[in-house]
This record gives sequence, structure tokens and C-alpha cells, in this order.
Amino acid sequence: MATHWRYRLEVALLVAGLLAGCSPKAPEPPRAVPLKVTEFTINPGEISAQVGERLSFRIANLGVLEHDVSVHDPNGEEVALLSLLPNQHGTLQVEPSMAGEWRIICTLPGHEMAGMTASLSVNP
Ligand SMILES: [Cu+2]
Repeated sequence: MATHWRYRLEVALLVAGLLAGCSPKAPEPPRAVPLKVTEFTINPGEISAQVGERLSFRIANLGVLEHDVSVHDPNGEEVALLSLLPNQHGTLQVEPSMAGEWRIICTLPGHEMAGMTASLSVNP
């Protein structure tokens, strides 16, 4: 319940901010990045971003199997994970903290080897 009301409040504040025009305090919305997963690809396979840029991956599982989207920083650390059933959609927020070659993969057994991998090039 509390979460629900907090969400309503945030939406109200967002609308108020939009109505007020370019308030200097209004945060930039995250960049929406569509991502489609299926057997056995992640599309697009190459994405670029800036350090600190807020990304909102809008992920659709268009396949017939469950898949996940796992985001790894250049050190190989997983920073975000979302699992999706077939025909399920979801959102994954990522704010790259360091420049370099990040990787997006499906961690289900064999899926990365079969081609479910994408690169996220993060520029300083
Ligand atoms: Cu998969």
C-alpha cells in the first residue's frame, strides 16, 4: 500500500514537473532502449552508452522459451538481471558506472553459446 501511494506521489510530481516546463531540478528521464530476445539472439546486438547515462531496457521475450537478460560490467560482475517467460515484457534499469565493454547475455544453460549475447559499449 505504501509503495502504491509513493508511486502515485511520484507520478503526480512528475506531471507537475512537466507542467512547470523545464525545471532545473527535473531529472532527465532514462533513455529507453528496446531489446528483443528470442531463440537464440538478443537484438540489437550492439548498443552504446555513456558512463552515468540511465538506460531503461524495454525487453520483450518473443521466443517460445524462457530467457533472461543479464548485464555484466567490464569486470564480469552482473549488475542487473531480469527473467522473462515467453511473450512476457519487462523493464531493466541500468546506469553504467564505468567505461568499457559491457556484455548482455542470457544465462540459461547453453543460450549464450547459441548466440544470446550483445555488447554494450560504454564511453567515458
Ligand atoms: Cu535464453
